[in-house]
Amino acid sequence: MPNLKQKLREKIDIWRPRVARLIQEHSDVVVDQVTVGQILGGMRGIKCLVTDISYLDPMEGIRYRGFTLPEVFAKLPKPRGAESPYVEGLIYLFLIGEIPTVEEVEDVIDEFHKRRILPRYVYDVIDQFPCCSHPMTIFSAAVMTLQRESFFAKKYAAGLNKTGFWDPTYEDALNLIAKLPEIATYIYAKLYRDGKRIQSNPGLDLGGNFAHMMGIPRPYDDVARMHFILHSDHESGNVSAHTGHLVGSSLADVYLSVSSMINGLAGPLHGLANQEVLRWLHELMDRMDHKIPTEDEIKQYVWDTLNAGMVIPGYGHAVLRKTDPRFLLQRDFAMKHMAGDPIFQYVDLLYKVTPDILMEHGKAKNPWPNVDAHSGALQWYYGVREYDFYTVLFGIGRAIGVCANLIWDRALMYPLERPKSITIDMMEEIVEKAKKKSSMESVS
Ligand code: HAX
Repeated sequence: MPNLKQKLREKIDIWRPRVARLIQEHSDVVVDQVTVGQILGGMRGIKCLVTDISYLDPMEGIRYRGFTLPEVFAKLPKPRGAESPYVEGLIYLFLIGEIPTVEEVEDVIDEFHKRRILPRYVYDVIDQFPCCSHPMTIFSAAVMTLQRESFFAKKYAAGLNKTGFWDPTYEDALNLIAKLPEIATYIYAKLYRDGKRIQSNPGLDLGGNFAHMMGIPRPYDDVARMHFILHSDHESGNVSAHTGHLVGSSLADVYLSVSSMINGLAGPLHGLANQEVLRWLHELMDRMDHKIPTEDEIKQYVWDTLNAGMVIPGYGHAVLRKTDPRFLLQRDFAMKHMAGDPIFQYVDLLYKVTPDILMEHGKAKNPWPNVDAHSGALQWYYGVREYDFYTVLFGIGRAIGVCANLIWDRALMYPLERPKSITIDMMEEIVEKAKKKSSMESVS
């Protein structure tokens, strides 16, 4: 049976001529036009990035390699008795574009087992962080510390043909993904458990081993697998995926790219929203003296937040215009396992009242919950109560998507990303010219 890397090589040989043909024969075909509103509005909706690993439809949500999330969860192989599929199967799907067999997943699990050991110096760097450092800062630095291991950096320095860039990138990507659970659980142990680390269990898959190292029994292994799969990719334009791609486009290696991606994820409008949701929820719980609020009480809290000029964390999205299917999948899991828990009831009540309030408020284009509105509640329920840590969990998942994209970016030899900027003077001039042209057209 060809292993993951051999299969990937075969796929690359199929995809390269498709890209080459588009560049050589169709470079002049117009895909999109850019408006002043888009330039000044954070580039929303401009079609100027490419990835084949996922696609985000505003109404339907994300598809991975053409599969909706419910399809991904139904089709990918699962460990015996588990509810969530192997994360290793997702990695296969991202890289090869096909649903793997159980044997193919086992091959990827073996690959990761070989690559898990974290060098001692990474623990030392984590140990040296001053107290009160945010776990995302430590996570980013720990990944960057590993940069000295980069195969790509070494091969590039020795002189490497462009057609071969993907190969050491693949090695770096797999080495890093395999180590991320070790890094994250050590940061957790260090910050919140007096440094008492649980050794990795070589018999377990990535999600199962993560749960084991966190010291949390089943079904937390399923929560971990689900969390990593749901957070892995959301096409290319979001801050973390885009940062990973942008930095990688300069041929910075996987470690530098993923560390940058983590920094982008750490902003409260993006990945940090999951910790913000729990912080905000707990303020509400404190206000309610931990009893379940009435709909009116919860409405008042949402309005108070909006009237104070703050955003409702976990709600809204730059692309989605419906409830995020990643929210719904977590909600299904929660309804099965923790429906009676107060934290679920708070999340549920917020889901009932917030969209209508955001619509009445009239600013957010999307009043529906996103992935971050639910993830923290699951973590809290299973005992991960330090909500500053939640974005690290997001980062493990997102690294999988960013790494898969970096490998394919190199395989298809995508160039350095370098869009063009203009000045406000220039923009005003363009607007004046457009106005003159349209008034001349209306006269004639
Ligand atoms: N609460 C209050 N106001 C909101 C809002 C929310 N949840 N969502 C959007 N708005 C406001 C915006 O702040 C903006 O106000 P201004 O005109 O005063 O600037 C206005 O509505 C229009 O924004 P939009 O076009 O609907 O949304 P954007 O594409 O600009 O922003 C955000 C998308 C996700 C950043 C936004 O919805 C938000 O801030 N949400 C809360 C934070 C959050 O949950 N972030 C995580 C998003 C998912 C993700 O990336 N996860 O990692």
